[in-house]
Amino acid sequence: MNRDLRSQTSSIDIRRRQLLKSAAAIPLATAGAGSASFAQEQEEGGRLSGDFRGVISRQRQPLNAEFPFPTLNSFLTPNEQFYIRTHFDVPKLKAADWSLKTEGHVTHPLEISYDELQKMPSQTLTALLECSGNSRVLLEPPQTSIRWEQGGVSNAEWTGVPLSAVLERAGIRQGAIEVILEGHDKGSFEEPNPTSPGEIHYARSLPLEIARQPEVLLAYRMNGEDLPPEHGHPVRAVVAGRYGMASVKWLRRLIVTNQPFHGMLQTFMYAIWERRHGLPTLTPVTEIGVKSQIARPVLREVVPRGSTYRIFGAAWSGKPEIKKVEVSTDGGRSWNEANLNQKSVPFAWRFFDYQWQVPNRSGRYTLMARATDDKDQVQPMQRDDDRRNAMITHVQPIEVFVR
Ligand SMILES: Nc1nc2c(c(=O)[nH]1)N[C@H]1C(S)=C(S)[C@@H](COP(=O)(O)O)O[C@H]1N2
Ligand SMILES: [Mo]
Repeated sequence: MNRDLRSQTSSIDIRRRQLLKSAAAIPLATAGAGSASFAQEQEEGGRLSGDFRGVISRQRQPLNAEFPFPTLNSFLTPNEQFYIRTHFDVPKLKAADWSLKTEGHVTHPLEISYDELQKMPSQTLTALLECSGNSRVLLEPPQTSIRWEQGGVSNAEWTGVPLSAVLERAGIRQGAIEVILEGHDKGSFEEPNPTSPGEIHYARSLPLEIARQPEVLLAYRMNGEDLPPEHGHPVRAVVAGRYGMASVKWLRRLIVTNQPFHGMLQTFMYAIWERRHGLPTLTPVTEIGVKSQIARPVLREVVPRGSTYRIFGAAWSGKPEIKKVEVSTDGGRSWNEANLNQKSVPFAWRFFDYQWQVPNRSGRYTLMARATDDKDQVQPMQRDDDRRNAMITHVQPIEVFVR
C-alpha cells in the first residue's frame, strides 16, 4: 500500500513539473479557442509514450497533439515535439515481426521484412509534414474535428527506401494507375456522416507517377532515431510535398490497382470541392499550399512600445520553394519584405524574420505574414470555403498589444 501511495505521489509531482515546464516554454496560448482549457489539456496530454513529450494535447483518444509553434527555433523539430495525428489506437508493432506486403496489379507479389528493407539502398531527406487541418481553430463556425492552432506542422529528416524501389521489385503490370498504402491501425468512424463501413484500416492511395517520385520514402528513421511508436514505428511512408494524410504510418500493405481507390480517407474525409466547368467535384486533398505562420509574437502578446521586436516565423509550400515573405504590422494596409533564412531546403520550411520598429503609441496592432513561392503562388488573404475543413492556408492575423 505504501509503495502504491508513493508511486502515485511521484507521478503527480512529475505531472506538476511537466505543467510548469510547458507553461514556461509557451508564454501564451496562441489562437483564441482552446486557450481556456490549455492547462487542462496539458494535464491530459501529460502522459504520452514513455517520458513527457513536448507537445500540446488536443485529444487523448485517439492521440492527437500539436507542436508548440510559438517555441519554434530549430529547423528540425525534435521527435518529442513533432505533432502527432492519429485516427485510431497506436498499434504496438515490433520491427523484428514486421513485414510489408506488395500485391495487386504486380507481376511478383512480395513480402519484405524489416531486415531486408534495411539492406536496400536508402535515402535521407528533410521534409515538413503538415496536417491538412492545421490552423482549423481559425474556421468559422467552429469545427468538430481536431481544432489545431498553429502546430499541426513539423519538420524532420527522414531516412528510408524510396517507394519506387519496392514497386520496381514487384513489377507494375500494364494498366496499373495507383498504389494504396494501408496501415496496421484500424477502427470505425461514427463521424462524419456517413459513418465508416464498420471497422476499417487507415488507407490512402497515391497515383503511380507520384509514388515513383524520389521524395516518396518508406521511412524507418526520423531525425537519426528509429521511428517513435506514434510516428509509425517500424516503417511509415513519407510523401514529401503532400499534406500529412498521404504519409501513411505503421505500413502493412501496398496494393497496386488498375482502378481509382475511393476509401473513406480520400472521399468523406480529406477531400475538398474543386470547381470544374462550374460544377463542384469532391477531390482528395493533395499538395501542401503556400503558407506562412508567425511564431512570435503570439496572439495577444504585450509588446513594449518604442522597442525593436523581431517578428519570427516559418513559411513553406509543397514542392515549390519559398521565394518571399512579406510582413504587415498594420493589418494588411502596407507590407514589408522579411529576411529569409539564407538556405532554402526543398520540402522543408524556411524561417523568416522582420525587425519591427514598434510605435511609441499604445494600442492594438495586427501583424500578418504572407508567403510567395517560386511558382509565384501567393498565400491567400481570404478563406476559401470550398476547402471544407482542410487546407487552411489563408493569412493569419496576429493581434498584439503595444504598451
Ligand atoms: N496509419 C496511419 N497513418 C497516418 C495517420 C493515421 O491516423 N494512421 N494519420 C495521417 C495524418 S492525417 C497525418 S497529418 C500524418 C501525421 O503524422 P505524424 O503523426 O507523424 O505527425 O500521418 C498520417 N498517416
Ligand atoms: Mo492530417
